[in-house]
Amino acid sequence: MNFHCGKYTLNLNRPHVMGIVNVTPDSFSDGGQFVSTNLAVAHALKLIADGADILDIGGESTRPGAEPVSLDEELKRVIPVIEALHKVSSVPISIDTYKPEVMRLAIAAGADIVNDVRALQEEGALEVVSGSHVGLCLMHMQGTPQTMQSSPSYVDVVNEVKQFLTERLDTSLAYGIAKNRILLDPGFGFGKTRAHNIELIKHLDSIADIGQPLLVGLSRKSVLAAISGGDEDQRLYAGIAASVISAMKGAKILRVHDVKATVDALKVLIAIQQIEI
Ligand code: 7PM
Repeated sequence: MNFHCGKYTLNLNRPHVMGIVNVTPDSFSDGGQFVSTNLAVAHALKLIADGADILDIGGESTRPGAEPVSLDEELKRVIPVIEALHKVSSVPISIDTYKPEVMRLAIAAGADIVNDVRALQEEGALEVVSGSHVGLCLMHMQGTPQTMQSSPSYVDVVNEVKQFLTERLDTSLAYGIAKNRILLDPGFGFGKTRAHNIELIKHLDSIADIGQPLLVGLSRKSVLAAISGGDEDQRLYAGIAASVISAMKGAKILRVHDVKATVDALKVLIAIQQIEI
């Protein structure tokens, strides 16, 4: 199963790791944008050294419950990072945004993948991606980042997520985006209770039946703490388990903060999958 994204083709026969690079607002008032850009680029290079197969650059606009980030602020955060990484990165660069203008300028700056938590539902987003050769991740979300965790509700969460992703896939295909450029993502934590998230992991294989490679993002999410009882930084161990289990259920890309730990854990699964009897 090959995934085409910009100048790269990834062979998804083994699980791949996408390392998260959050470009945070600059806390050094006199440091200008330079400081946060350099911190993000340095972190990205560390993730590549740790074994990341893809980098996901985000200006925090997609974070649940977070204050919306203005277009200008998001561009200021992410574009310099993509420009700098584009020159030195050995792996595809993904932009985590739902804003078509951020997508457009990120692609011009060298992004290889558009990772959209709104699955190209913003006006003009389908056109931006179909007019390029980048890869695409379509994610499911119920509600909006501001309200989605207040009372998530489904009759059948697996089938509703599946139906939504199938519809967004068909729409993307109709716009001329090739099948081998598209990833699907159930959107863990985006308008889902603990029970919904667990149900989705349990039936990930059913979502994989759509026929597109799946991306899974569970890293450091609250459902892990709800299960393990661990606090914020103890979510690591539960997250490793979640990534390995997701990969065993067919996830092809694991979106994580803790790249080295995840890469090492997945090596066990890869070694077992390589043995043919
Ligand atoms: C709080 C909760 C802060 C969650 C940040 C997050 C996903 C994503 C995000 C995902 C894809 C984070 C998330 N999550 N994109 N962007 N899939 N495709 O962990 O699950 O950074 S934001």
